[in-house]
Amino acid sequence: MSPFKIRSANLKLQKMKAMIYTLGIFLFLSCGQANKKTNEKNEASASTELTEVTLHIGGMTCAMCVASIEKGVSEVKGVEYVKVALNDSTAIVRFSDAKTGMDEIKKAVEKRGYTVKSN
Ligand SMILES: [Cu+2]
Repeated sequence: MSPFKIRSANLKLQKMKAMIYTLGIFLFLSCGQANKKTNEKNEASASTELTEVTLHIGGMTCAMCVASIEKGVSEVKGVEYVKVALNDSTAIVRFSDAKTGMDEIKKAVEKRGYTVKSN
């Protein structure tokens, strides 16, 4: 191997290193942009108008009641979150005002044999 060839091989290696380095920076930058975009998306969905209410439920006696109410309420179109607590007989419901209302949620609970008092 001539000294010239060795030098050109080194040059190639350096070029490759530079390319990998640039590619790395590029990936890092595009990755950062992607993260930024997802963050914006999350903020947008978090800012959609949701109403949270605490309902007082009557007639719950066991975990099956909790499951039944949670299922019934979660099936109401526009309900984003429901958490029923047996020990204090409450249901926390978050829903989109544009898609549903208290009447719909109350109906869903009453349909399953329980009573509702909202505050
Ligand atoms: Cu029960």
